[in-house]
Amino acid sequence: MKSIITVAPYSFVLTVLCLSALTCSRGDNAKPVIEELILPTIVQPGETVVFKVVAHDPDGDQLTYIWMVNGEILSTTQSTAIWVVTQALAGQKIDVVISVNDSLNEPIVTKSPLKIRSFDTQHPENMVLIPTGEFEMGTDMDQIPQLLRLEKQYFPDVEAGWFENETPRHKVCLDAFYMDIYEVSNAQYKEFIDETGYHLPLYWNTFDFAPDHPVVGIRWYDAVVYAKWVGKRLPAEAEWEYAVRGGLVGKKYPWGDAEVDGKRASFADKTINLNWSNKNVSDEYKYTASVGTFPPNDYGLYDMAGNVFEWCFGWYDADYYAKSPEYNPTGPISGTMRVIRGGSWSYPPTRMRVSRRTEKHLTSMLDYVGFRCIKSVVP
Ligand SMILES: [Ca+2]
Ligand SMILES: [Ca+2]
Repeated sequence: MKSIITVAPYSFVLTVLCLSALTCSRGDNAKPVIEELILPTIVQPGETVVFKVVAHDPDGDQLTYIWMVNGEILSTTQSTAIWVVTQALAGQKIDVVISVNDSLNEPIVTKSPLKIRSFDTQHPENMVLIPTGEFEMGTDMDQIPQLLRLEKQYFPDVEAGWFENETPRHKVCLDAFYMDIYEVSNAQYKEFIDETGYHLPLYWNTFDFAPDHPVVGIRWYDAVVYAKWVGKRLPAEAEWEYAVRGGLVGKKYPWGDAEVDGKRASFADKTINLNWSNKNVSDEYKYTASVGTFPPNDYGLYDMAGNVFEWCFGWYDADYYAKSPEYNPTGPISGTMRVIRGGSWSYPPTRMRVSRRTEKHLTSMLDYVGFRCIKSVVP
């Protein structure tokens, strides 16, 4: 008998591979019929893809399904399969193979090519893809005594209350997004000013901040306007914390649990005489360093710890973690303070902890607060 196969409009080429069509049938039992194979023809790294096959058996035999993508069998035996495109497959053409079996005949096998977009053509310049995923945000109450001990060396009057806004630790699930590899620089911000006539930041040309240093002295709103101008947005606090962790689990800093030395980040070290400077270590920078001076985290993001604090989009609420939604939390719906994250040249290393939260009034213009942008991944 003849199989009638309808291909979804956006499918590419469907190849029927049942080679011995006449010999594979046993007795009078009919073979399964594939009616439709539904899958995209082009996808991008990081994307979650759904494959579906519509098949029936003329004799009513129960059908089982085997999906194979790029030579690997997927775990499902259903007519629908979910598959995540890994970064490693960027730019490749692969095959999606579905085998439909009624247990009485040779399986009916079809194959369809799938093109993975290249990392280079789809990827925004100077951004990295932060993949869809989940993480544990914040700090456990039982970690607070240890945090108190660390903080005491810089601020002798520290209290447990300084860290309670990091609790409770809670699960957060986020959609993928692209994030700027570097903090926004003075040179980048100057392009924005030159093109739009936007007002200058505070400290512009009055501090020793070179073109490739991070811009500072900007209000939260200025960062929002800049982000819109470049077609991006500010990260939600949860997106920022997910990104700073770089895929590490339960670590104190973006590089792990090791206490800081002079080679990891720009913070208040012995080159600057503040009461809370770390007098034992030199990072060789009194104020900011050029963006990208220190090593990146495992996502390839530079200066998430130190150099300048970074504005996040959301309002600040010390109690937010107790009521934060699990999926894509965007912060409280109102407030007066905005979140800044990551520590700076003017604060001790303890401010660079990945879960540390700090708030500033949205009109503050500070010489230690800048920002970086993110961009949602458009399917
Ligand atoms: Ca420093
Ligand atoms: Ca920073």
